[in-house]
Formats: sequence, structure tokens, C-alpha cells
Amino acid sequence: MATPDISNTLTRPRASMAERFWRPAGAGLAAALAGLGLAELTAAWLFPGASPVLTVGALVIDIVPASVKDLVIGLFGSNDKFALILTIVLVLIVLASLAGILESRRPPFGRLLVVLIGAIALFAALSRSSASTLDAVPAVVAMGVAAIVLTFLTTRLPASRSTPATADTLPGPDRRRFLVYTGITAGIGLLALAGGQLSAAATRAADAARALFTLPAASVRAAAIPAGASLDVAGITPLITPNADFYRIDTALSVPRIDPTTWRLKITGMVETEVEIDFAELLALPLEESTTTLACVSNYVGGDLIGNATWLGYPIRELLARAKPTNGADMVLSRSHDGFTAGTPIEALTDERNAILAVGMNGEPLPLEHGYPVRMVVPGLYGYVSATKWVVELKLTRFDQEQGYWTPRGWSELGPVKLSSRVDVPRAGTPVSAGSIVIAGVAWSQHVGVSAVAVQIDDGPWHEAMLADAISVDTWRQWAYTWTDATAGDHRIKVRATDAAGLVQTSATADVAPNGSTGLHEISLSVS
Ligand SMILES: Nc1nc2c(c(=O)[nH]1)N[C@H]1C(S)=C(S)[C@@H](COP(=O)(O)O)O[C@H]1N2
Ligand SMILES: [Mo]
Repeated sequence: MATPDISNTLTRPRASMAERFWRPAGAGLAAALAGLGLAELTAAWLFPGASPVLTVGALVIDIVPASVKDLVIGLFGSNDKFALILTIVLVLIVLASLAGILESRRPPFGRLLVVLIGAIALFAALSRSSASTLDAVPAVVAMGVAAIVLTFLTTRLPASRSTPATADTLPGPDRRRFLVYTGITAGIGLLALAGGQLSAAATRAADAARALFTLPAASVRAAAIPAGASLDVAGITPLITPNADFYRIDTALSVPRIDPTTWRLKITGMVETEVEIDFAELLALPLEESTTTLACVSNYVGGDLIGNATWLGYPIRELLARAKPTNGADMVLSRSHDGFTAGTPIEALTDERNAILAVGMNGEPLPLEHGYPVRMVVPGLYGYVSATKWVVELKLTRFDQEQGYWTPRGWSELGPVKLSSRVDVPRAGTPVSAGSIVIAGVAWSQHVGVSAVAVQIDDGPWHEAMLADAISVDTWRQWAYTWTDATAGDHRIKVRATDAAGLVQTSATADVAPNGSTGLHEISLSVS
């Protein structure tokens, strides 16, 4: 048995600065870089708007007192945003170094600090008004990656020379290896950060190009919206959904960025002549405006996967007429730039309804996430069988030969929108007091039209609601009913619509799959 060498323990030299501070701090910085870099890349690519640095910046702007804001603006002028980001980065550098030093001495406190910083980023991402739960992903990525890298690096810190070397202490990992690991993780972080910046810049460029672009004037204007189409009820769903509030549903992990100058639409398959059209040619055609309510088949009763917009576009039937579909074709399989497909019955695209290739939405070019530069809008059909965004091909085919994206995944091949209605007011959580209460909402039966709406309170009789004027049969209609003698207590309120063909909305509930929900929307109301 070897005699332990105790010479070092006699005169225990102080560990060097490198051992005590620089290397642990370097480990902390590399961990932060790796975490932040991958998080920013994830955000830029998948969750635009959830960049940890930018959301923390926005949070800071929201919480600092006005006096501090004025001071900062006074000091930095229009560079105030840059100063803010620089400050966040500097604070992060200090905290990351601290986390490294802490973790090297008192694990797991360094990791705890990382989790704390991550929690701030998480809170910042989720507290934005437009946040969805998925916006948590970048902050969680940052937290997880940083904690793992920190643990990895700090457990590989070169052993201190002050540690007595005994026969059974393993030889400490050498300095070079630690430096290599630190360098690699920091390098990955830097690359990811750069990639994220490039991706974010490309998105900004695409959006800037979109914003600069002016739509041609419509040669057929949308039917004027009747003054009586909007009810004067506080909190009612606006008749036209602003683009920023329009629901978004698609399978695209990251939003396709299509350069409109390279965009082309091909009409292929069972046609006499294949037709190809580019963006400039499409815009040169006489474009028509129409207001149409778009709904998702996944909209459960009372849900909000529905919106109403004024679209600008060119009738699909005109383009199909150029291609001359051959006998037997009964489906148009529209294909998106990103591979999504929808199978639409040919009649829905050629009958008198306004099935269009849309380029404009509420007076502006389609937002990137709503299909820029071109999408389909077909009144009366759920989006999954008709509303292909980023559309690049219309293939004439047959239902017995091809299927749209969702059909083999358990959804019906045909998807006409079902008659439905929704109570929007009183909104959940708003206090209501006994007396006169206005109950209001929207009802829709695209391409057929709504003819009546009735409201039921508890198990009472059905009361006819007042219907606002319709824009057209293709749009939802607002309705309102004033409950004049509301009594204190808990109540249930139900709504039921009737369509222009006399069909009364069924109370039988159906799930959203395979072809849309049914049932009556019911809210509970507590009157004081
Ligand atoms: N390219 C593409 N287009 C698509 C989809 C999709 O996943 N990819 N989803 C469809 C579905 S299911 C719906 S409900 C509508 C939603 O359109 P919006 O996001 O503009 O509201 O787009 C349709 N068009
Ligand atoms: Mo959908």
C-alpha cells in the first residue's frame, strides 16, 4: 500500500484565481451562452415573439416606474432599447458567472440560480398579452440546457492543486479538457445565437416586404356592411375580426416565408390545359372583395376557432375555367408550399359562392401566418377542406383517388360548416346584477344564412333574440336578447339558432371529430 503523500496538506497554498473564479465563471458563462443561444434559436424558428431577451426586455419596460423610463430615455435617447438589451446582457453575464462560482463551491446553488433566472424569462414570456402556453418553450429550453451544461462543466473543473493528492483520489480531469468542453459548449451557444438572429432577420425582412407591398384596388367591392349589422352591446364579438386576433390553425411548425416574386400557382391533374400563374399576373386580374366567416372543424361548441374578415381575391372558378377540368374530376386537391393539402368538392369552387384565391385580409396583404402571399377562402366549408394557406397548386382529381391531409387522420372527406351559435356576453367573470341583463353573441350558418336565434334561461321557454342585419349568408350574425327581470342567483343560459332553410340547431352533442361539433352553447351566470 502506498504511503499517502501529505506534503501538500502541510503548507496548503491558496487556490489560484483561475481555480477559484475564472474557470467556474467561465463554466457559468458557457452554460448561459448555450442555454440562451438554443433558446433564441428555438424562439426565432418556432415561437416568434417569445425570444427570452426580448420578452424580459418587454417585462422590464412594463414594470419600471415612469420616472426611471424618462431618465433612461433622457440619457440614451432613441438608443434606449439598445441600452435596455445591453443592460439585460450585462446582468446576465454577471449572474451567469456567479452561478458558475456558486455551483463550483456549493452545488446545487448555481443550478438554483439558473432556474431562478429561467423562471423570470418564463414569467416574461407568458405575461405578454398575446402569449400562448407554447411560448414557454424557449425559456424552458434556456433553463434546461443551461442547468445541464453548468453541471457538466463544474463537475469537470480541473482539480485544485491545493487538494491533497492521496492514492485513492482520482487524478483530476486536466485543465485542457475543461477548456475544450467550455469552448465547445460556448461555441454551440454562439452558433445557435447567430442562427437565431439570422432566422429572426429573415422573418423581419419577409414581413417588411409584405408591409411595403400595396394591394391593388378591388374591381368589385365587398357589399357594404349594413349599419344594423353591428349591435351596440359592450363586449360583443366585433363583426369583423382584426387580423391580429384572427385564430390561427395550421400544421406549419415554422411559418413559411414565401417570396411573392417567386410564387406560382399551377393548375394540374384532370385538366385540358395546365395553367400556371405568378403573383404579378394574379394581381393584374380583376380582384373581388368579399366578407366571409372562416371556421375550424376543431371549434368546439362555444369555442373561438372562428373569425370573420373581408378578403380580397380572385374567383377560383375563373382560373379553373381556363384549365377546363375534364369529365369525372370531382375534387380540387389544393397544396400548400409546406405540403399541407385540402380536398374540396369542385362544385364548391365553381358554383355561385365566392370561393377565392385571397391575397388581402381586412385591407392589408395576408399576414404571413394567414397564408401570405396567397390562400384559399371558400364560404361554407371548414378550413381543413378548403382554406389552404401558402397555396401553390390546385390539382383536379377524384375523391376516390386522392385524399386531403386530414382525411386519413380520421376527419371526414367533406366538411360543410355546421349551423352553430355562441353566447359572448356576459363574459365569464364579469359581475352582473339583478334587473336587466343583455345576453348577446354570434350565430353562423355559412352559405345558408341564419334566420333566427333563441335564448333559454334555466329550464324556461325559448325567447326569440333580436338578430342584427346580415352582411351576407356567408358571415356570422350578431344577436342579442335582453333579460329584463333577471333574479339574483345562479343561472344557466343557452342559445339556439335556426338557419334560413328552417333547420333548428340540434341539442345533440357531437365531438369536433370527424366533421365538426354540435350541441348548444350554455354558460353559467351568477347574478347578484
Ligand atoms: N397550408 C396550410 N393551410 C391550412 C392549414 C394548414 O395546416 N396548412 N389548416 C387549415 C385549417 S384546419 C384551418 S381551420 C384554416 C385556418 O386558417 P387561419 O389560420 O388563417 O385562421 O387554415 C387551413 N389552411
Ligand atoms: Mo381547422
